[in-house]
Amino acid sequence: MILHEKIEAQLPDWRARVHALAKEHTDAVIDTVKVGEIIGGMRDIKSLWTDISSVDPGEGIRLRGLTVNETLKALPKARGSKTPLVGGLYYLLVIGETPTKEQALEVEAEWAKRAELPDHVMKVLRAMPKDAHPMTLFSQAVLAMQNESVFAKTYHEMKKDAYWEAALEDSLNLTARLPLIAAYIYRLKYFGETKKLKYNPKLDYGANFARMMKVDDKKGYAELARLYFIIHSDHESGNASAHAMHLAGSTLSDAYYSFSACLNALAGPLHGLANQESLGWLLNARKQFDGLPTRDELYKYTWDHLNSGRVVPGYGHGVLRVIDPRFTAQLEFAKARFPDFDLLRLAEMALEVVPTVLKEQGKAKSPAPNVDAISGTLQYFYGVREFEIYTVLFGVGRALGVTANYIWARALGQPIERPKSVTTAQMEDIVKQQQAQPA
Ligand code: HAX
Repeated sequence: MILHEKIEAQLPDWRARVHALAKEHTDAVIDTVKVGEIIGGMRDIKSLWTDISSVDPGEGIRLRGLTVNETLKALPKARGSKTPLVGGLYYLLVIGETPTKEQALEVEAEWAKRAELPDHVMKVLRAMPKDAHPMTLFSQAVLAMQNESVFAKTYHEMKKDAYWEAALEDSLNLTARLPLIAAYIYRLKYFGETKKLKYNPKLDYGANFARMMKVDDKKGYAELARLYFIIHSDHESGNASAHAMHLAGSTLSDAYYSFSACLNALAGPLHGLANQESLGWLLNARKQFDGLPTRDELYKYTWDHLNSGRVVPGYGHGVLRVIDPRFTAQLEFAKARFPDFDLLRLAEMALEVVPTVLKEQGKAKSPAPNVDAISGTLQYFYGVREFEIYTVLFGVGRALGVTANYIWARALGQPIERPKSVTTAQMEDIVKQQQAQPA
């Protein structure tokens, strides 16, 4: 299988590089940790290691060295489509090279072979309370498949060097099933449909998802699904969902346990849930003003929202200090297809107004929009209006990045994570000692 062969070929060189760093340069100083960084949620501390992607505060994400635009341009496209094959993105993330169309299609074919939802998973979903959030259903469905983990089943027979092969198997099985799970949750929760969904091997990942979601414009929605899964895939390792996956995986929990942890972190309103929150915020503005507000009305609406002690969802970021290129990619997609859609015009107005207000308030380090400020608007346009499902779609995309990281973390023998904590008194003592030293 193509991904297996490619990783196997690359591994000796990677292992030699890691060995040299660990043994020959173990005392090299990369950074020093400050009290503010500890209290501020480990912000900016360079202590995670990944080669899958990196985020520059002034530029945004690079996936294996490619910006969002370069990625969208470089990857092979689905037939008759302007958006790339998701299989090509997975190849890029896992292997680190831009695939040919044939290679991208090989990954797509691998997924098609594995895309079958076990009956018990659907049973678990049907048994859940009617008011369970779709993210709860998603995480449950992933956990319900853990019994099939190749990693867990073969753990006692494997040497450490072979962990990555079981990790790859689990990652392919898991990612292959996610469009089925997401679409099943959507059709079950909002339409009461219980029938098993079937993956069509003649269609790509995005097109399959569009077909199973049963939206009206399947071609248009397939374009969006590909874009959506690709841009949500990875954002280096420190974001909460990726870090949760990495942390759980570092204990040698398998991909199912680890991805469920990832989803549970993604479900928070400061992270992935911001996409449903953001659309809710726009819809509420439209409702309050009985249509599109004026610029001044939106300005006041934003201030009222802030004054009520809440954050404006979709704006600000832990690392980025510019407009998120994933926001721009979605804005361009929407403007090219439905420029007159009223919610899009509202999202564009928010792009002018919200950063002004956040700057006036002076708290947020970045007043710019992030990926979540517009993704719901695009889903809404295609008729997916039950906005609690949006974070589930984010999770399908995020799986591509976090499993690529998970495979390589096992391949390079990344150890169990165990940062050291300090007490408040210890920090105070250190500060006192430093203050007592002559300048
Ligand atoms: N609205 C209001 N206040 C905001 C804000 C926003 N959009 N963004 C930041 N702030 C506030 C913070 O709450 C913080 O206030 P306090 O000092 O009172 O605690 C202050 O500005 C400084 O925060 P920061 O350093 O700029 O931002 P953080 O790194 O602490 O937090 C967040 C980053 C993304 C969590 C933050 O910007 C936020 O809450 N944004 C809105 C929610 C959101 O869009 N989340 C999704 C982010 C992208 C992502 O992960 N997608 O999945």
